[in-house]
Amino acid sequence: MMQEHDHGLAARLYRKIRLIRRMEEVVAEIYPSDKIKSPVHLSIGQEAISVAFCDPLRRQDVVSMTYRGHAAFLAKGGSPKGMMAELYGKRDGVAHGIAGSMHLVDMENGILGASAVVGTSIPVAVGYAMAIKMRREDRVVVCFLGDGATEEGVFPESLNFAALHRLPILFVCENNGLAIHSPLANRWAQPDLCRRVEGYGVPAHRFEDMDTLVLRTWADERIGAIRSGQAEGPYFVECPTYRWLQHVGPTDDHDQGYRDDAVAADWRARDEVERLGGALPAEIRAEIDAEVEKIVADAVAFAEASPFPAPGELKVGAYA
Ligand SMILES: Cc1ncc(C[n+]2csc(CCOP(=O)(O)OP(=O)(O)O)c2C)c(N)n1
Repeated sequence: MMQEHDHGLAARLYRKIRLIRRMEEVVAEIYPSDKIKSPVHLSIGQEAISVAFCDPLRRQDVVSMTYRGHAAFLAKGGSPKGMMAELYGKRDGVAHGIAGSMHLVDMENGILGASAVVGTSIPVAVGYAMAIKMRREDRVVVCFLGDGATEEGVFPESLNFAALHRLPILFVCENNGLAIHSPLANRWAQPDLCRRVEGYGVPAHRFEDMDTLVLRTWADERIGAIRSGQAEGPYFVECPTYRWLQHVGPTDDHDQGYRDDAVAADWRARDEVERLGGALPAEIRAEIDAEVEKIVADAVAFAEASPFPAPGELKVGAYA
């Protein structure tokens, strides 16, 4: 039985995870209509990591993410309306409708953005952490990356630089075991990622399970330590997770033959949306679900009503 004061935290985490899940489910429903103009890399099944690691952050803290970034965007406080309009290619999108799902950005809420090129948001996040350090601010950067991104040369370069300059950054690897259709066993000679990371002088920790509350407690302590300077320098954390749907697009892809169906079924049975929701009293859960449905419906209506950008606006924000 949960204590009364736990409902605050559990309800907050559930509201976030439920919002992300429902936004993406609705994106998947709308997608075949061709109203959504951008490819979508859905994070369904992986949302808990973004929720847990963004919860302890302040608005002025910064996250960078990957092209699979809807969860981090929403968890950090990005606008559901701005996100949906961006996917629709509409002018009121967070990038004026000219960038799409893979490039969500919102600096007012500390969302540094993402890139379609694997690994490229990592050095940008490190650069931001360098600026924070030089300005002696007490802000923190959380850099989300996939397991595939650790295979890019820029990953060890960034680790080395962050360790050398003792930067206030937490690298969070969302290890779903897949890079498009390639499983880890076909890609890593040394499966112990944390050991590789530690070789660069960055302390690292691996979780064995994806439990939102456990991750959130750990994140709160670690981010607090980085912020206060008590744990000066970068830290790396590896979180196991599972992508339920195809690499890009709205559907399941179990017919493609690259997945182990038993592993997939096990992850689905341990769905964090259900775990968090199930721990709340039914009436609180129902209230949150209703609120979330309204937010998602409002986001869709907003995107539908927003105009397309004019051709002359194509270069808005492209050059400074
Ligand atoms: C530099 C670069 N190489 C290859 C690709 C093609 N590509 C797109 S996504 C992807 C897999 C990346 O996997 P991971 O980092 O684990 O992220 P996930 O898709 O699992 O979230 C690859 C190889 C790319 N976009 N950029």
